[in-house]
Amino acid sequence: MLDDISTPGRLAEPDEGIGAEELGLAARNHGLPLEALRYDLTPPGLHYLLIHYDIPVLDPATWRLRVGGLVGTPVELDLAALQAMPARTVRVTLECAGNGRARLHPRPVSQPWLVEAIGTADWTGVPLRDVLAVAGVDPAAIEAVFTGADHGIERGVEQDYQRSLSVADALDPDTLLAYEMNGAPLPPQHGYPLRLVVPGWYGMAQVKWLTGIDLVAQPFTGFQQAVAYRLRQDPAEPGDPVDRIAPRALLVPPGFPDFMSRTRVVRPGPVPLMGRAWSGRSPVVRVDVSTDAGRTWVPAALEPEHGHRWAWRRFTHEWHATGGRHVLTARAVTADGGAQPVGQVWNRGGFANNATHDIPVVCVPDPAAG
Ligand SMILES: Nc1nc2c(c(=O)[nH]1)N[C@H]1C(S)=C(S)[C@@H](COP(=O)(O)O)O[C@H]1N2
Ligand SMILES: [Mo]
Repeated sequence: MLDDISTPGRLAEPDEGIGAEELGLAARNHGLPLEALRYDLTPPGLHYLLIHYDIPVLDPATWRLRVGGLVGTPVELDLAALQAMPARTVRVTLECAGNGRARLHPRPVSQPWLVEAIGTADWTGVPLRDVLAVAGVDPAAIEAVFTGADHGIERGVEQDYQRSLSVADALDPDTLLAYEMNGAPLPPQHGYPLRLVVPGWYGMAQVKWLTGIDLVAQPFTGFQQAVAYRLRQDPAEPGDPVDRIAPRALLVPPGFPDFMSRTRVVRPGPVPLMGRAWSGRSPVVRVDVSTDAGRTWVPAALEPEHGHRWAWRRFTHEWHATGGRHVLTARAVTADGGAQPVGQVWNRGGFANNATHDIPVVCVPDPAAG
């Protein structure tokens, strides 16, 4: 029965456009309008969203976080108890692992992100390790399994949304149980009342609407860990797990857009360009900008981290635009010598495609200027 109502994973036919099911997902799970890359901190309504099932409505009066499994003492904490513990704030850029999926050929049919599944927030909460210290982690535990209050079916499998982390990653001082986003209680769509924040990791690890944490002695094999979020060329392979965010740079599209094509219009003369770059792997050390479709590259001015290792960094470049058509693009270069690829990074699930993003621009004089 459940198999009949749940679509299996598939690739789009070569000429198949985005379908009604993909459109339905895209309308629920919106991206960051790229002009909002201008804000250091994304206003919550402009931050991207990804919700596999429904947004649960949780009552803070009855909600509890349960910590159990291989612990010394199982505990249940309400929101007030968590808020009474020492708080920590970490600025984190989140990105969906599926960002870039809809630009792949062939296209894996799922949430059809182009490049906009990103956002940056100040997340405030309790370091997870402080809560684990209250319960006491049994030395036999190798992973912590996080359970969200949302429930659904995916490819025929009925489930609560669940993901795990190794105990080492769970004990990282920057891994948070967050109850605030940009200084306000979490909005419902971002996990109210409590979510996990794992800086540097793709979105699937950032479990929202948390209700339980279970310490386990075996690797977790739930759907979102062992079936989804694996890098595979063929569906039969076990595949490698998706984990940390691949480097990416994105420009704020300059000038003003055409409504349908989104092609940009700029005036001849100096055009200030700005964008953001980030990586959950080796840190970004340089951003290059090209105004000729990647034939030549110039280093942009890259702002320092300002103590925010897990947040995007601003870069700027002054372009002198001349009449005609141009293609702008940017690429992040990392400390390990890696650079963002120009071509697609294909895998069956459409994950971690950090290919550079081209912005077509037309430069024309202002008709009103005479
Ligand atoms: N409980 C729960 N947590 C979840 C999800 C979900 O569907 N359910 N989606 C995950 C995915 S795939 C992403 S990309 C991020 C998105 O976080 P945001 O909506 O706050 O930007 O949440 C993650 N946490
Ligand atoms: Mo995601």
